[in-house]
Amino acid sequence: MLESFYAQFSSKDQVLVTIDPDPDAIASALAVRRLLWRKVQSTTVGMIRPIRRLNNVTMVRLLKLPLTLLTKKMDLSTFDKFVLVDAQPVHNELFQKLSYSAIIDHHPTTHPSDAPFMDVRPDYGSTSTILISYLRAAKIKPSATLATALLYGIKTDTRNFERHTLVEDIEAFRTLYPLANHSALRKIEISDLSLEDLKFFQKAVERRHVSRDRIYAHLDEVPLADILVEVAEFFLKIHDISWSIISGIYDEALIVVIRNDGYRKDAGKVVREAFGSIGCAGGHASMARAEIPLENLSLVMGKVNPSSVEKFVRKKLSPYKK
Ligand SMILES: [Mn+2]
Repeated sequence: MLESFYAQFSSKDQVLVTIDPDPDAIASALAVRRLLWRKVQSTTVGMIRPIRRLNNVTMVRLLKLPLTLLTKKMDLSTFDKFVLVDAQPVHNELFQKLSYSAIIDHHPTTHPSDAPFMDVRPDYGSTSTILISYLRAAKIKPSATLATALLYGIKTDTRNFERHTLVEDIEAFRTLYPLANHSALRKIEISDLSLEDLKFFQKAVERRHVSRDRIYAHLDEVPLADILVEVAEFFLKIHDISWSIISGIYDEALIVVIRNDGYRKDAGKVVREAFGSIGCAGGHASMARAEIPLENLSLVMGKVNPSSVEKFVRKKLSPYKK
């Protein structure tokens, strides 16, 4: 595999590795860059969009990762060779325009591409895992920076090994673990808040209502529904709270986010019974969510205002019912 990958490149090549920048793609691109070090003239890692997720922003900042944002104005004809990792050409318009020398990916492919070098392993939990086998074959020991990036790539794509994981993913994890910078990794993993988010935590703490092992807070208008998830997960840290129920108004709808300890409980079922008839509601045993358009809400509640919504959510999800 490694030899036929290397056979695609010559020492004069200026290589561009294109990515849709999630942690697995970023780490895989950096591994390719490391593999091609001193084998080609230069390797640039180009992102097709800016990074928004705060964990990933932290990853790039803390590890000082050399990434370039590709803009429409950029002249890509200055590059001789293109490599695609953690995606298929069909996934993006720009990807479709480029003629790739190599594609390394773990997404199942419906439109197989005709790149001279293809390594697609749909059963793998992450592309980072595939790249580890290349580094191993090339006898390259990843630097702390690369090891940390790859470890985070594997952890996010397998959701800490909760989904599609192969023994190869666990082996890759074991290889990287002693090499990674664990304080940096921890900071990356916990960095999902902005300073502005704190005011919603403050509001949630002030507005909290506790009933037996359930905690509720209604946050009125929120700029993004994600903040409801952050607050719900935060409140679940309270040791004797089993249900965290956080609501807010976003995009003309009431959003209710539920987290519980997942022990003999079913948040998905509870939220479907409570809100399924007036909105879209669903989830798993330990996490669930409902979205109820405000117009539906006014049909069942009459007057819609912050305190009536707050009481409505609490009544619908009360532990004292039935
Ligand atoms: Mn991936």
